[in-house]
Amino acid sequence: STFYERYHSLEDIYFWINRTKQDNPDTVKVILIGSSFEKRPLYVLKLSLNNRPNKKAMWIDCGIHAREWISPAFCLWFVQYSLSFYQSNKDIANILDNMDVYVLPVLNPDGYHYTWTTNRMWRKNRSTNMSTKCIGVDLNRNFDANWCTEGASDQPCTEIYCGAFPESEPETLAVADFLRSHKHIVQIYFSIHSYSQMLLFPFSCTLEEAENHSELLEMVQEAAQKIQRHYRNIYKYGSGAKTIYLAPGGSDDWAYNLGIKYSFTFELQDRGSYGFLLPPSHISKACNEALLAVKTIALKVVEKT
Ligand code: 0X9
Ligand code: ZN
Repeated sequence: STFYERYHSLEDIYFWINRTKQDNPDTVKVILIGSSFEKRPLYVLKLSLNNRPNKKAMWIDCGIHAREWISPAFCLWFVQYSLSFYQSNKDIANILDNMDVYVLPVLNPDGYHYTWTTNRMWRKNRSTNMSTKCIGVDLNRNFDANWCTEGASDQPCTEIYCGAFPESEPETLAVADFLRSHKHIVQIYFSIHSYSQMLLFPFSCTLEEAENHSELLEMVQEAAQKIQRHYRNIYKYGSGAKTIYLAPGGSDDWAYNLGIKYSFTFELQDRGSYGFLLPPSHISKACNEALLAVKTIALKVVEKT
């Protein structure tokens, strides 16, 4: 199997980031957007395939939940695919000619490292707090979108602990600060999770419909249909709250409210047979499906503007 068909330790991913930048000095920049609770760097790769002025941008983050290993694997897959097929695939060229892509391969490095060394099923980050002996905040409950209402918990020992206040965690704050300072160029936001095979859009923090609900629904429907046609696999789609559950404080809803009107959370393979323990032999199909969905949505946005 190739490098991209295996899972990689955090150390390996940091090496990969550096090597990718060195091998593609004209197209890849590495931006340090902050550091984790345990002081690990949070690196974003900026893919800029040409020097057109006033380009828009797309953001993809992976690994917000530590145990969802297919997610960082997807970010690596996406970068590799973009750099390899820009010259030969007209869809990816059309996307990358019109927008830069910011990729954060591991949003929660402390948690990811912990799943490699100590507890494979860890979800949250690894922050500690004087007032409790329980460790970790659910970073996808820590953003400022109906923060800590129904679907999150103020109990530090739960898996869906929202933290002491919105953006209390350094990982959340780094992402939120970066997107705030780039909000005029970022048109599309993707957050990659697993598992359960769903293409979700806002809102998850309320049952209300987003202002462009029908436009978002059309986009994910087309993406899901393409996945079914090409890969014979079923993805559910719809707003988060109506498709899975109410879950406030998520990055997608927060990005949407910031003004990024094309905001999505993808839940990759599988539907529960292996769950978070998806075997490496399934990585290529899982990533190709998600890649098709990203390309379908990004192309639609490019065509609109
Ligand atoms: O609950 C979550 O954070 C996500 N599911 S997971 O099983 N990967 O934990 C779904 C996130 C959907 N979006 C929001 N809740 N904002
Ligand atoms: Zn998740």
